[in-house]
Amino acid sequence: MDLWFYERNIVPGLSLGLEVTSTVHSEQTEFQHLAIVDTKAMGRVLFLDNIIMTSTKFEFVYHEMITHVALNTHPNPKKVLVIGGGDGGAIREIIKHPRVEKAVLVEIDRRVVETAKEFLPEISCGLNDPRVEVLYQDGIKYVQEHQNEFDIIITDSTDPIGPAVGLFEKGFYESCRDALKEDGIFVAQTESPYYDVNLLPKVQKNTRDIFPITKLYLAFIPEYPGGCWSFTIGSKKYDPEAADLSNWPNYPTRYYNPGIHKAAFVLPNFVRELIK
Ligand code: AAT
Repeated sequence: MDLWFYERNIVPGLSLGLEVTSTVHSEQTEFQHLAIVDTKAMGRVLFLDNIIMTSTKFEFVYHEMITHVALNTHPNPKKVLVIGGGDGGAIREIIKHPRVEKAVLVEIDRRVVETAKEFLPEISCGLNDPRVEVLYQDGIKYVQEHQNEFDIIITDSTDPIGPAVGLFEKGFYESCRDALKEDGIFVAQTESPYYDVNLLPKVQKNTRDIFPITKLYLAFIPEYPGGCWSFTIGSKKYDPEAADLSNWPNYPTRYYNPGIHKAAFVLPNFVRELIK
């Protein structure tokens, strides 16, 4: 029997389909529907509310690009916060960096972390590292309660629906600015420049109002609709495009390297126009 999963209505009339070979896990958590399935084309895939979160085949692109750009822009990224990202992929990348002493993960849904540990070990493997602290609470509240503490804050969040709505709003960016040290860097996944054409300019404006240096960068991520994904970076002091990468620590990565770091900031004209 053919069994296909579709992330539907990315924009009206567009879906992303994957042929499923078996269902590994499925449950309704306190916050969302969570499913883990094996697929023919993307390996094991985690869905939340029927939206693709990550796949074992392509997660490396997203997790490397949401972390290493900021990590290699900041000269001394000792303390890093991840909001969301319960699969652990961003944490696995962060602790590759030799200067990181502590990484805090604040995930609202404990079941995402628990099921990732059980069924997605190659993604979640960093979560048991002694430098890592995992907390189960709303990231919005967490940043409000912390000041002048982090070198980098990364928002690895679901799309702006349900508990993630506030993670795309100005008040959250203001709290992040205050939770960062005086030379801190903020990074967020900000969806597709092809399809999320209302969100990108809004996020860009909010970030610009708060951080003196605001940039958008792109990566090629087949597991997300359109395959081209954006990240927004807000920095208090260091320009990610001007980062000196001649002595970057050169830990193993499959997508990120100094050339990609620089090239990711080169934007097609329609994207420049979108965030003008
Ligand atoms: N690493 C790629 C996976 C994700 S999952 C994003 C996580 O954000 C989810 O586990 C969700 O439970 C968590 N989350 C949502 N809102 C909050 C909040 N307010 N505080 C803390 N955690 C939260 C990202 C996938 C991107 C998909 C793009 N289409």
